[in-house]
Amino acid sequence: MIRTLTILLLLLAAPLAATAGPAPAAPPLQKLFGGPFTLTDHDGRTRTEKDFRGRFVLLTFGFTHCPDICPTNLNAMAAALDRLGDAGKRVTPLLISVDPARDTPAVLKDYLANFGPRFIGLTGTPAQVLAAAKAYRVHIRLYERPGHQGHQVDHGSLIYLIGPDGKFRTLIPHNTPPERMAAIIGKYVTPRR
Ligand SMILES: [Cu+2]
Repeated sequence: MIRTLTILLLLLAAPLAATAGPAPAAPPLQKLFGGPFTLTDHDGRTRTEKDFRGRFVLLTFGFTHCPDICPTNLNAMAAALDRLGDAGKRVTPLLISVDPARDTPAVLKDYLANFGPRFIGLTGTPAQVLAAAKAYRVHIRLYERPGHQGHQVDHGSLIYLIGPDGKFRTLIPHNTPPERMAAIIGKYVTPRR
């Protein structure tokens, strides 16, 4: 009887062990988002997607003259990573510029200092930026706004979480509160054991 019970428990335990993985399963959207890029960081160094392997990346696209979407996203990203404490240190927040004509490395560096020391800004030639935007299905549209000097850039506002393997994990919509964003990121960065 005891032996039967042991075998039964082992049989029950096997599928549990298989499903209690370290992180949520690979999302169905994984094939849609991500790809190679070559850009220049805010210190003027060439960076590709491979440079971020081994770390989680919290990626968004934007530009330093953005009046609303980008400051909201970047503040929320910074606050969410702060809330995660040590786990947040495993995540590199990235901003890829959609306005390379104005966002030089130096301009990006100055701008990102407003959001704390964690951010890395990436810019490049228009073709390099377009390639990165295409990989993440981000639309970019330049337009003139009456009363504003220079062009504005309409751009996709999603935030992407990328795993240490370089693969897409999940999307976080614009206007997600920092506490909710921290909870989403935490599920991946600090999986239950
Ligand atoms: Cu923006």
